[in-house]
Amino acid sequence: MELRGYWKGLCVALLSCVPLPSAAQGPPPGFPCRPLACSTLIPTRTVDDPTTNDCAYRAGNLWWVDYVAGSLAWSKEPRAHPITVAVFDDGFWLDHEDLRNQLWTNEAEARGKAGTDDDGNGYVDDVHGWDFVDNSPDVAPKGECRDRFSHGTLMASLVAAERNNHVGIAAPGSDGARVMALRITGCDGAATKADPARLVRALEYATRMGARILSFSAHWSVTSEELDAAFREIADRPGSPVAAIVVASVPNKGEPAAGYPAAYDFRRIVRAIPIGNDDTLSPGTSPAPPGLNLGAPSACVIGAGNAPAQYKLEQGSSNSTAILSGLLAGIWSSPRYAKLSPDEFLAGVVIGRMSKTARRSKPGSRSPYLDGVPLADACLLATGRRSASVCRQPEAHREARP
Ligand SMILES: [Ca+2]
Ligand SMILES: [Ca+2]
Ligand SMILES: [Ca+2]
Repeated sequence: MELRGYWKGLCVALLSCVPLPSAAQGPPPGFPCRPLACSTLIPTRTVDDPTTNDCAYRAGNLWWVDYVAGSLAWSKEPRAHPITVAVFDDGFWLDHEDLRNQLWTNEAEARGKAGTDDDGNGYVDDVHGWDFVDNSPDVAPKGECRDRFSHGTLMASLVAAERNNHVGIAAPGSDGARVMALRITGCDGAATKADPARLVRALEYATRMGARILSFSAHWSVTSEELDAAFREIADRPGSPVAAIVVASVPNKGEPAAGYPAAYDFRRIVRAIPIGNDDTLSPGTSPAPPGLNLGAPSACVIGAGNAPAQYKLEQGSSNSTAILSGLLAGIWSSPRYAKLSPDEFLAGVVIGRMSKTARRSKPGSRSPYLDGVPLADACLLATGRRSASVCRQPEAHREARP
């Protein structure tokens, strides 16, 4: 069955790539390393953290990391078992300075012979992922996307940009997430349409190769039985050997429904609700099923784009999705939680703690957001070694800790 609905793989590029007014005239001098003031949520202030020297962080421009207390998901030592986050998008510049060391790597292919399927998984030379549009190990943006700010690269950087490398940004999943790059949509012609068979192949690849979080800043309005079945196996069936957490974007362009995969009523779907600049739901956020709906910042977010060193200020619900995926990976990979299954992590940490945080966005205007959206808040997960300066209710958090 052909997917006749709009494919937001292209459209998410639009969602996330609407430039802020200040960006429309080109980046300000020194960007992204000079302080900006595009968010009212947390006043921009410089940060003096000797362990995090990324210039945008020190300039106070990563307010969105603080907003989800993302620094609590960082670690002093390398994580023994980082979480593989599969990012499904329109292409990736893997040699970007803030991304090249943050990639999931298929070791058999990395050490193997060019032109040979060294691990016998059916994909030749799939070192960091696969291009399911052009059936190629080269996941770089192609066609018109080569000349645009790269949406997929932006998403990957918001999941897991390299921290403490002096340049660019850091992200909640800098230490705990590694990005598997899966190109599932292109920029030109037929490649922009959702292809269910292509999506099913990408889902099978991601779970077979060990991805535990699947990040979809894309969404679509029509699905197929085959695709539904693949998502049900991954995101719903108890005991599934390919169980993973699907982080799904909820759009904020006034669409009448959230679209798939956010529309699935599956237990392992976490929906990313875009929080706008005024600490409330982003205007135009679509209705979504009740469930694991966690808010994350959407506006005034700096991410990486084209190689070798380009950054851009972006807004849109795509950003919320990637930030949330990185945050979940950063927390899940911590020694305290690393051994939990997807269902155990969701029940014990995401449902049991994060979604019960007292910190919530202000109520929205329509169901199911009338009571506000629980923010993706790592404050409750503080280990005691670290403290987040932005955890707004420290007393409540202390009481809530075991
Ligand atoms: Ca292979
Ligand atoms: Ca090979
Ligand atoms: Ca960096």
